[in-house]
Amino acid sequence: MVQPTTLGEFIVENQQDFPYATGELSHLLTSIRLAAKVVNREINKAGLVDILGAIGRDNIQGEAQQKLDVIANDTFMRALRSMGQVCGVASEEEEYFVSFDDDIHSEAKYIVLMDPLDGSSNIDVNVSVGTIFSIYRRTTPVGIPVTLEDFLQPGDAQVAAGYVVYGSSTMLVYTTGSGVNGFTLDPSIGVFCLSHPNMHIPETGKIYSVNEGNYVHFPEGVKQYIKYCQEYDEASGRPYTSRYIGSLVSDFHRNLIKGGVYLYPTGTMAPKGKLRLLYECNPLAFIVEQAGGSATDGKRRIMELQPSELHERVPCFIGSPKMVDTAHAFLRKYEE
Ligand code: AHM
Ligand code: MG
Repeated sequence: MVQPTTLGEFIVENQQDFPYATGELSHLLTSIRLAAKVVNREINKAGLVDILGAIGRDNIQGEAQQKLDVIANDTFMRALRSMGQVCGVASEEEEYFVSFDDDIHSEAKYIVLMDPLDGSSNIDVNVSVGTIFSIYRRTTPVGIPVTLEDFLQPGDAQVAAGYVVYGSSTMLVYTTGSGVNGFTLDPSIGVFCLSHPNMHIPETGKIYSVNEGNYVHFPEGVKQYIKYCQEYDEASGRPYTSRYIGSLVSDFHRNLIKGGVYLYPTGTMAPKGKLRLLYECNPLAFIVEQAGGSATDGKRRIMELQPSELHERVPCFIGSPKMVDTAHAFLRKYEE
């Protein structure tokens, strides 16, 4: 029997690739790995026990909060707080960042931004959801409470990022800036095993992913690009296939493996787009670029954008590089 490489082994073996290889980031990734297993267990139980449905509280984005959102947020918060590497966390579920100020965090250098359970409106119908995380070194001196400034760093400063997709199997995919690797959870032994080493996104693909229900609200360039995707052209394999789960991690993961483009543009209903720069777009942008793809706001690389607030939204065009380029060409041509 071939002995698979486990995520734990992989993290330790590849520690030297990381520029500040002191083992702290490895510990941090270990706490994320453990929290992911706990959240996975809770999601799998979702249909069996009465933990579904909104708990009657809105999150700061004004959306009804699902119980599992709370569970996932608490689980990741607890796991990150329990180790001494993290001095602060910002989460989609919390209006303000949380500063960890106990003695064990006095030497902590890292901050984490996360969407603990993305796409949670899909849970009631048994559709895949995900966790997204982004890790930075703090910019303020170690030993004092973190400030907003530590969290408002451009994506290019990320030291690691990843996601967990709780799908037909559960996978954790991450990068520390030396390529992208994917691990599948073996539920029988509760271990993530290296299943997708050195992931590369195809240069181009045949899938476009966008909520076409918003079509009338989109800028003209996006409308024209969607028409282009639907047009018949045998040579370039069009029409493309439209695939949209409405669960960002799952849509992204499929396109990463098969080749494709995901768009969440601006629209009259979402003048800045819907997705959040710091804990949805930046981590996926880091992963897609490490896998050979592109991520932009329609003009600039996502990771170059200077954030100005924790829950900032940006338009997002992400996926196979040639498809993102073509979408850009349409945006430029029909610039309003
Ligand atoms: P959430 O963070 O509140 O779950 O919202 C983000 C989700 C993404 O997973 C998904 O890609 C997008 O919202 C879908 O939005 P829409 O329903 O507008 O297409
Ligand atoms: Mg989200």
